[in-house]
Amino acid sequence: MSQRTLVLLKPDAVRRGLVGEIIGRIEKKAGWTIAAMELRTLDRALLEQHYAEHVGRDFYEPLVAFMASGPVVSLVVEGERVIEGVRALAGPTDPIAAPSGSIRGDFGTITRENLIHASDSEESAEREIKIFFPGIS
Ligand code: FUP
Repeated sequence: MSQRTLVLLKPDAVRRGLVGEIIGRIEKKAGWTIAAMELRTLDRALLEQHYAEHVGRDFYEPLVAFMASGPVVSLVVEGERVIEGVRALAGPTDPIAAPSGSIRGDFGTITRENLIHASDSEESAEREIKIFFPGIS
């Protein structure tokens, strides 16, 4: 079941020099490939689209401010069960609860700065890939 997912390496991952480490873990999974990749600082309009489901939550404004605080690496990753698979590599949202061996468990401490975003379903992946990479089909 080949799929595509949208992955973001958040500003904390870029600032801390963890891009190679995180992409390395993704690249090492058999058969997964990087279909698109870009480094850029995200603007508020794009983040409002991306995080539309969280509008009104208490963490929304600090989340958007954090996500706009520095460059992000955005990627489209393609391969067998990659949606479930990248989320398994990432671990749960709260890095303290995330198991050792997962990206968030190994490198994170606070929920907002949890290093990586990965689409949570085929519908989200399709929506998010259109937001970040409108040129690819
Ligand atoms: P996830 O699917 O694990 O990336 O997490 P969510 O979609 O639930 O949340 C998106 C982002 O909002 C998280 F990565 C971090 C942030 N967040 C908070 O800052 N506080 C919270 O209580 C929940 C999420």
